[in-house]
Amino acid sequence: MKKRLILALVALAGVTVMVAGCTSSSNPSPGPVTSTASQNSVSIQNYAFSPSTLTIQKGANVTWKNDDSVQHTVVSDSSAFSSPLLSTGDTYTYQFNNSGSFSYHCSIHPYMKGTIVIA
Ligand SMILES: [Cu+2]
Repeated sequence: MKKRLILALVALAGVTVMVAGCTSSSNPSPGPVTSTASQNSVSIQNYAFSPSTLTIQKGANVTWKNDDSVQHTVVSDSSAFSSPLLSTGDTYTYQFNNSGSFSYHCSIHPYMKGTIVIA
């Protein structure tokens, strides 16, 4: 009688190990891959923002890159965001978590204007 109980316990333990092993190996991915916000980029060249108007989804990032030979900045007209001085090749990224339309300019060349529209 006692021997049977032990055998049953051993069998049970074996099954438990198998199930545990199976469970841990069946789901190797660490969950859904949170894709980074779509690449929304604005190029600064020839004293202008290109595209001058960019429409993005709420919560997305926008990255400005200075492709010009002189320094520029990206400053929101409403002071929502403000980049440091961007030299050639520098980038500035801002995440838009609020709906609306954000017009911005270059603080060095105020005639440089652009708009980010959050859909
Ligand atoms: Cu500028």
